[in-house]
Amino acid sequence: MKAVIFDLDGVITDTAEHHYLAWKHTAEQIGIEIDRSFNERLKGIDRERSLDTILIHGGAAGTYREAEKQEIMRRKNQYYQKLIQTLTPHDLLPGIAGLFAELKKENVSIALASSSRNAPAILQRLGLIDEFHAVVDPAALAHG
Ligand code: GL1
Repeated sequence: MKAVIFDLDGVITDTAEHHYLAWKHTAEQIGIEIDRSFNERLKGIDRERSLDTILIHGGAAGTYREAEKQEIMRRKNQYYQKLIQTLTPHDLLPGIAGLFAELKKENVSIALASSSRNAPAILQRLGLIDEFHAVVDPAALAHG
């Protein structure tokens, strides 16, 4: 094996939960309720598509102009960033530290392919950034 490509949220650390709490909080502010079962549909989905999925769910598709949607996403991200401020290298999901050590020992390259624009900051917080040979920037992809 030459390389392993990881997802981040809910794979390396449980930031899927923080994203859920931030989307739930933000959706409530615009009068839309989401629960954990609906949240399954948001996993792995980038910021814009997540908001569109929530607006459709709340019967609010087409209600907001682009600038308003940008503001809603800004608020979600601000809330999310507050939630992840407490992340430390202790917050790796079980088995990840051991797996990374094993891959390193076997000289297998490690890469990240996450839809999250916060991914590099999270890898920093987890103390893992130097373990990665490549981190895909979702903003640079036409068809993420
Ligand atoms: C985006 C979404 C999150 C989540 C991640 C992918 O992250 O907002 O809810 O689906 O993509 O795991 P971000 O806002 O950090 O770019």
